[in-house]
Amino acid sequence: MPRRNIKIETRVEYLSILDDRGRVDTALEPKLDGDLLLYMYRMMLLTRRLDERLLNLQRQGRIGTYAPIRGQEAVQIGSVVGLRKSDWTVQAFREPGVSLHRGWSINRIIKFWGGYEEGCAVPEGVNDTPIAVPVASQLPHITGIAWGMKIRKKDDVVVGFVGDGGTSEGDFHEALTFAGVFKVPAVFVITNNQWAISIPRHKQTASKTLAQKAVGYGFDGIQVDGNDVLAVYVAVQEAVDRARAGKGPTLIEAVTYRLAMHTTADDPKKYRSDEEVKKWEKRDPVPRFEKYLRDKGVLDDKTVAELEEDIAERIRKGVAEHEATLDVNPVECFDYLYNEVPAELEDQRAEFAAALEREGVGTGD
Ligand SMILES: Cc1ncc(C[n+]2csc(CCOP(=O)(O)OP(=O)(O)O)c2C)c(N)n1
Ligand SMILES: [Mg+2]
Repeated sequence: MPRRNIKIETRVEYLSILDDRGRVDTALEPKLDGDLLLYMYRMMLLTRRLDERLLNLQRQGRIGTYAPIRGQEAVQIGSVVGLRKSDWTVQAFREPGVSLHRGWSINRIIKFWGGYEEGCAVPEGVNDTPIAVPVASQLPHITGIAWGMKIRKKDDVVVGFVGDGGTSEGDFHEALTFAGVFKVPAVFVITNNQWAISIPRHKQTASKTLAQKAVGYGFDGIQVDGNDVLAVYVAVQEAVDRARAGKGPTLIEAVTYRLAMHTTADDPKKYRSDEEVKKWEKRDPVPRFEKYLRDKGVLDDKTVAELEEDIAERIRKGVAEHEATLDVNPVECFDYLYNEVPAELEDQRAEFAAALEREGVGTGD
C-alpha cells in the first residue's frame, strides 16, 4: 500500500482550576495545606511589589533598563514552590518570582538590574543557573543539566523557563529534540505572555498551541491557565513526578499576559490596544488567588495588611542594602572590553567622567 495514515498517539490537555473570578473547580482542586497556600500568596505579592518598586527605581534613574513581570506571578511561583532544594531551575530574564523563592536576595536582584556583576552571580548553595538574557540560550542548559542528573542516577529534576518568542529559536528545537531522545528529567515551562516585544503570539508560529510542539519531540505537552497558580502548580508537579520516576520530559505552556511594557525602553501603546490590556487585567492572577484564599478562610483583611507591611519592609531593606554597597566607579564600564581601548571610547569615557563630576555623582573612588 503506497499511501496510508500513520497513527500518532497524541493529546494536548488544557487545565484551569480557578475561574476568572477566583472560584474553584472542587473536582480539580489540589489538596494543599494552609501554610503552603499562604506562602504561595505571600511570594506572589512580594514578586508584584518588588516589580513595582524596580519599575520606580528605573524611572528615578537608580537602576538600568528593567523588564517588568506584572501579570506573570502565578507562572513563576506555581512552577517552583513544589521543588526540592536539590532540584535545579533555569531562568530566562523575567522570572524574579522564581529567584525570590529559590533564595536570591532582593539586594542581588536589584544589583542585576542595576548592571552590577554581583547581581549575575548565583547565591551560594542555590541550584540555579545565572539569568539568561540571550533569548532561548538557556534551553540547552536545561537539557544538559537534566541529562547529567540522569547519568548520575539522581532523582532530581530541572524546571526551566522560556518565553513564547523563545520557542522560535533554534535552541528550543535542539534542546527539546535531545531531551526527548535521552528522556531527561526536565520540565520546560513556556511563559506565553502573548508578546515577544512587539511580535504577537499569532505571528510567532502558525501552530494552534505551543504545547503541541512537544508531540514532535516525542513527549507530552499541556496548556495551562498561567494566571491560575493552582493550575500551574498541579501541571508542573505532575510533570515533576513523572520526571523523577524516569518517565522523561514535559512541555508546559502557561497562557498568561505581560500587563506592562516589554522593558522600560519600550512603549507598548505603539503595538497593542488598551482594550486588550484591560481584558487581561480582569484575569490578574493575584486578586484571583486572593479571592480563593479568602473564600477558603485562609486569608483575611488583617493577614493581608500584615503581609503588605512585612513585604514593604523587606523591599525597603533590600533597596537600602543595595544602595549602601555601590562602591564602584561607573566610569569603569569602559574598561574591561578591549585590551587597548579605542580612541572614540576613550573620548566617551572622558566625557562621561566629566559629566559625572559636573552632576556631583560619586565615582566610588
Ligand atoms: C538571541 C536574542 N535575540 C534577540 C534578543 C532581543 N530580545 C530580548 S527579549 C526579546 C523577546 C523575547 O520574547 P519572549 O521569548 O516571548 O519573552 P518575553 O520578553 O515575552 O518574556 C527579544 C527579541 C535577545 N535578547 N536575544
Ligand atoms: Mg513573550
